[in-house]
Parts: sequence; C-alpha cells; structure tokens
Amino acid sequence: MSQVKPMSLQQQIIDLIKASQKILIMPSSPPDGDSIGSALALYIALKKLNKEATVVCPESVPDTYHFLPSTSIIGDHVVASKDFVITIDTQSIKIANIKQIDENQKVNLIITPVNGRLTQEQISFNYGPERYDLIITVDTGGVEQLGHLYSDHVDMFHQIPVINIDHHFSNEHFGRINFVDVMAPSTTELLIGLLELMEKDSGMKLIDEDIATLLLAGIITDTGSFQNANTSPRAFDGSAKLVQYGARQQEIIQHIFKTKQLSMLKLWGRILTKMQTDEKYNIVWSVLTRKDFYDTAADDSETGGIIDELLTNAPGSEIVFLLKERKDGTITCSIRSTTSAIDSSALAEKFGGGGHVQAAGFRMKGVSVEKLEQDILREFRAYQAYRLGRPTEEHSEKPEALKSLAPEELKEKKPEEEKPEPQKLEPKPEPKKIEPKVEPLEIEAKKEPLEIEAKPEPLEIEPPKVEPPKPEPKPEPKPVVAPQPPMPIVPPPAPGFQFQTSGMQAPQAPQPTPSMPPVSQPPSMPQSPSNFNFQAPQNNVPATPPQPGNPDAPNPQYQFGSQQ
Ligand SMILES: [Mn+2]
Repeated sequence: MSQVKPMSLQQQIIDLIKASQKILIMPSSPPDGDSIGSALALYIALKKLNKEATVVCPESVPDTYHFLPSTSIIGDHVVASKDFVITIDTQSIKIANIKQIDENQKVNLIITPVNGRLTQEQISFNYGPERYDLIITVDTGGVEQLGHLYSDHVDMFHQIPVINIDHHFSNEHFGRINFVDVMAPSTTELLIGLLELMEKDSGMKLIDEDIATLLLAGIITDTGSFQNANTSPRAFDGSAKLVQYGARQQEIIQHIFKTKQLSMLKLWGRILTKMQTDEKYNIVWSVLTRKDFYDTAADDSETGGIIDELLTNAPGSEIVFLLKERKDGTITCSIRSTTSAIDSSALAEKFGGGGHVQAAGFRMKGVSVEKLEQDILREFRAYQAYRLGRPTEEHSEKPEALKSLAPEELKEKKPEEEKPEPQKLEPKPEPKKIEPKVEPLEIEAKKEPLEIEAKPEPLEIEPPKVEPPKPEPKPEPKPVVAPQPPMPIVPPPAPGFQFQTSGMQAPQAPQPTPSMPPVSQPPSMPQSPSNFNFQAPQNNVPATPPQPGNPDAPNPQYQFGSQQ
C-alpha cells in the first residue's frame, strides 16, 4: 500500500522511534474512535518493542469507546521536567565547594573555586532533561487540539522531536516529521502500513487482534460506519485487512450502535421533560439546547423524526414545534400542524422559512433560543387567536400568516371546537389571494412532510429507532429550500463534538507588548525555554515533501466526511 515516497517518510518515523526510548503519544481532543484507536494501537506496538510509551489526552475517553482495549492507560497530564540546572565549565577552573545559604526569601548558591575567580562565561543555565524523548501526535490537525497539554508545555514541544501522523486537510504540519495523508479515510488507516513496516523492520509480530480492533474502530468512526463521503476504496481495503488480522468488527459495531440508541433515548427524555403546552391556543412545543445534546451525547442527526413523534404524542394540539440549538449556534425550528386549516409554511415564512401546509420549518442564527421561543409563541398565539375567533387585547393586529387563509379553511375546524363568532374572522375576505395556494399544498402535505432541510421525516407511532425506517424512494427535491432567505448552509455535523479553538494558544511566538519591561536574562544562557524561539523546530530529518495542493483547500471528498 505504501509506495516510494511515503515509504521514506515511514522509514524516518521508524528510525526516530528506534532512536527514542520514552515516547509520549497524544491523540487529538476531544478524543474519538480514530484518535483513541490510533494512540492505543501505537501504544501497544511500542510496548512490544520495549519502549516506554505513555498516552495522554486532556479530555476523558467517551463511554462509547471504553470497550476498546487499553483505554484505561490513557492519562490526562504530562510529567514535565522541573529541574533547572546551573552548569559550571570546569575545564579551566576547579571548584572547591558549593553551599546553599537561605536569606530573606532568597537562596544563594555559593561556589568557591580552588583558586582564581569564576566568570559568567563559565556558567550556563538550562532545564533538566525532559521525561520524554519523542512526541507522537495522532489525528491532530493543529497543536491547539491538544488543549492544555500543549499550552502548558510549549517548551517541551520545541525541545523534543514531534512526529505528526494525521489525515486532516487542515493539518498545520507542526511536526519534525509530518506523516499527513489527506486521502486516508482515518489516521488508523495510515497506521496499518506503518505498523506493517515496523514489523518488517523489527522482525517482530506487532499487529494483534487488539491493535487490529483499535485500527478498525478508527475507520468505522471516521467513515460513520462506511456511510460518509470519505468512505473510499482505501477504507474498505484497510478494513478487510484488519478483519484478517483479527479485528473484532462486531464488537465495534455493537458498541457504536448501542451507544447511539442510548443517547437517542436520553434525548427523548429531555424532549418530553421539556415539553410545554398552551391549552388555550392548542400549541405544543419543546426546546433542545446545546446542553441537551452535550449531556445526552446525542447528535443532531438523531433528532430526525422527533417532531413527528411529538405530533402524534400530543393529542389535542394543533400546532407543534421543536426548537433545536445546534453546536454552531444555528437554531432550527420544525413546525407541524394537525389540520390543514393551519398553514405551517405561512407561519414559517414569518421567520424566513417555508415548507408545506402541515410541515414546515426555518433556521436562524444570532438569536438566543429563549428569545426566539418567545417570538414564535407570540406569533403563533396571535395566529391561533384570530383563527379561533377569540383575539384578545394583546393581539391587536391580525397576523400576516393568517391573511393568506381561505375562509373555508377557517371554518374547517375540529367538530368539538366551539366557533363563537365565525363572521369576526373574515371582516374583509380576500378570496382571490388564497385559492391557488391551498389546493396543491394540501395534497403535498399528505406525503412525507418535509423539514426545511428537505430531510424526509416519516410519521410513525412506534418509539424511535436508531435508524428510522427508510421512506420508500427519496422524494424528489421539492422547492422547499428555494424560498429560503440568505441563510448560510450548514453542512451536516460530523459525529462527535467539533473542537473549539477559542482560548487555545496558537502556535505563534508570544510577542512581548511594548509596555513589558525587558526580561533580564542571565548571561550566556543557552536556549532558556522562557525565550525559546517558536519557529518550527530545527531538524536533522528532511522536511515532508510538499503535499499536493494547498493542504487547507477544501477537499471535496472530505467536505461531508467525519473528520474530527
Ligand atoms: Mn480522524
């Protein structure tokens, strides 16, 4: 699988590993199946090669991945060197005595030469040796994804060679060796070839069932069980190979699905707990915030169909809506109506969305969930107040959405509902405006109600399943999305949480502010870590051959893949 060029890069990695003894392995954070799988597979292999290996990650391993072998060895902190060493060059001077005198919260080290005087040039300062002699980052596009383990130990990253093994096209090539292949479906897939070469090089059998399982978990996670766009032939080739090596594929699938089901149930719990009812105007709604998604470890993709479940579980309701706050702050609103007398799309249009008579939605950014919830309720209540013929003082104006309703529609109400003064509803009927719109839309609404994202959401009464039953052939795209306002199109979220870069230290040299007093430096201090140069580490090893194209350029093959 590995040809000439990557081969040499792999060989460089193997040579550097051979020359090292205390190896620190760092997966990206938040950890996922690929980063954990890569880190632990390397860990087990390095142990077999009698290396002292350590895996550290600033965040704990999600429950989903606890079934993977060796997850318990993952630590959360780096043991850094604390020693500060004062070195005296004794080539030209002999030391008779060194003693320590403490006075006034200061320590004096008294160095007494046998004869002559000690000069500043004969003294140098440095930190003691680091606990590690090699760092390997896996599945990490930039050092900020290492969280505080990087920001707290920036010096270490410049003193110890770093091997960067990754497949993100955004990779910043921060390592001394950058083994970055953006065409790899996962970082673990890259490790297959590397470990095979290590086997050849060492003459030892390294890839066992545990390693194969870890590597396969990475491919399965990053390809979304072979469903994402990055499911390339390499993903299948690598997986086939790993199964031959004894990877426990069923175990991986089982755990991933089981966990999904659980998160889905937890999310349902949230929705039902937070469900609210306005009995006066027959409105039922629920709100899912980012916290709900985080707490339940559920993914936004798991909410498909939930609104329809809500509809069937809210008897007596006429308008049902569900607000979901996504990770990026976008809020989506799904609206359903139980009667064609209520034009959901007109309600959605009020907020810049659209859809069908009985199924519509919109999305919005830059507004708080609470505020949007209140805005929606005000609008919907006014709509219902006029439609049901009982407007109150607070509803001084007839809602826009209602103006498009046909008079017949307004009468088409549930029999049990009292219709007090129907004439009040249409003081000045505007029949010409409405007629053409109602008929075709009503027919459409009988089909699968489409959400604003054009995602088919089958109506069903059974409890939610992991994979909602596929509604026959995909309905051809409807012009639902077309009338959308200029809302940024949000790509489907990758499984797992996106990494937040805010507050992280960029790999740039901290520039002293002009107001800063000059730092007094001890004389002839070689490479004091406090003024360490933040440039790319000097290296003996040739740099990576330039990647084809701009590594940051969007790779169409990866745009919708799960790369985190
Ligand atoms: Mn990955």
